[in-house]
Amino acid sequence: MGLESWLPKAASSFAGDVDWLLGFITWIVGIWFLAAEGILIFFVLRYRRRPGVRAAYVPARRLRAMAFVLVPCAAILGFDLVIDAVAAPIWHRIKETLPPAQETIRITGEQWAWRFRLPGPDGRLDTADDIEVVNELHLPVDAVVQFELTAKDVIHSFWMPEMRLKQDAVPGRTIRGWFQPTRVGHYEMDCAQICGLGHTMMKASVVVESREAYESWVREKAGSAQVTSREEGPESR
Ligand SMILES: [Cu+2]
Repeated sequence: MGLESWLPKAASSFAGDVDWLLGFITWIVGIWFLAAEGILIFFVLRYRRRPGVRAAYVPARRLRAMAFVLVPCAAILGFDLVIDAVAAPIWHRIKETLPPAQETIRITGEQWAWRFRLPGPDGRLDTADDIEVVNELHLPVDAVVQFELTAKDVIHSFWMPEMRLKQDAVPGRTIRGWFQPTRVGHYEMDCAQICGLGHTMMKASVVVESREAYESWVREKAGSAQVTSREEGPESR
């Protein structure tokens, strides 16, 4: 709705819906904001102080006078309900449904880093070849990514503006959600909840790439993990 050039690049399957909704709300609120300010300025000028004219106190006792308050109230409620009705199916699709995962990742926010656990080459989490990376995440383009989000110490918030996704990470809770990156590229993932001294430094880089490039990154990471565990030896495990 004309907002695209003001927003970060849209890079997930539901980004278009979120932007559309944002535009819809901005237009409704914007038009009424301009109308209300216009009427205010008009009244300020039209009924400005004049010599010999005293201001009158007009209590709103009659329905006709009350209408000045009640009609705008009803209009606000009406537009609110329209926005709710339009937003509900989008919210339901993004936040209340979990489409089948093609990738499942575990994300942990901590002071002050993002920790990711991904399935290794076997494609399953919680097996010996899992990958652990910090502040660096790769994802295959067009895959439905399910995440299990938690926090280690305080509340953080997982925010990827280009994916139009933000979700609080709460210690002691695992919050599941999903997104589907649709554009190859480098993106930033920030913490959107003030979480202490290092909050502004708490960001991860996310690389969305082809399936082949992603799989070779997974193999590389899994390979280096095996090397370190071999170096550590069996007694340290
Ligand atoms: Cu944080």
